[in-house]
Amino acid sequence: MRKVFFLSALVLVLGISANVSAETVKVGTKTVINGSYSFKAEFPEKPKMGEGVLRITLWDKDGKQVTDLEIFGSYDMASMAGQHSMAPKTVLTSQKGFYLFPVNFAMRGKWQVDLVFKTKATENTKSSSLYTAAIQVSI
Ligand SMILES: [Cu+2]
Repeated sequence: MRKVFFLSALVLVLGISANVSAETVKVGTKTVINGSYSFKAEFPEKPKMGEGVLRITLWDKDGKQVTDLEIFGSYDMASMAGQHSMAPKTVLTSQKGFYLFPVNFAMRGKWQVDLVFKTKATENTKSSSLYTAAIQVSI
């Protein structure tokens, strides 16, 4: 009985952590967040060492471009964890309805950009995380 309980608890914990872990997504590929939203992240200019911009397009379930969600972005080098790390920043939207995330890849190597998609808080509801995307970039 105790063993069964332990296994169910383990499955529950693994299930929950799988839910919040980052999904690896490809640059330029449309990815479904849930039944309501999908997105695409791309570099309008080929990413290189130094400053650049990651542009994110968000669509609702009808395929209309929207800015309904909050996106928090951060980036780091996996092989140098912590050395370039930053606190996640709110990704601002442009007049044309894109989310524009400024990046600065300070050296050559493999970088990972993390994007956290959250619902916006309203008077009655708290903001909640829907999805975390991990994007690999080779500089
Ligand atoms: Cu580095």
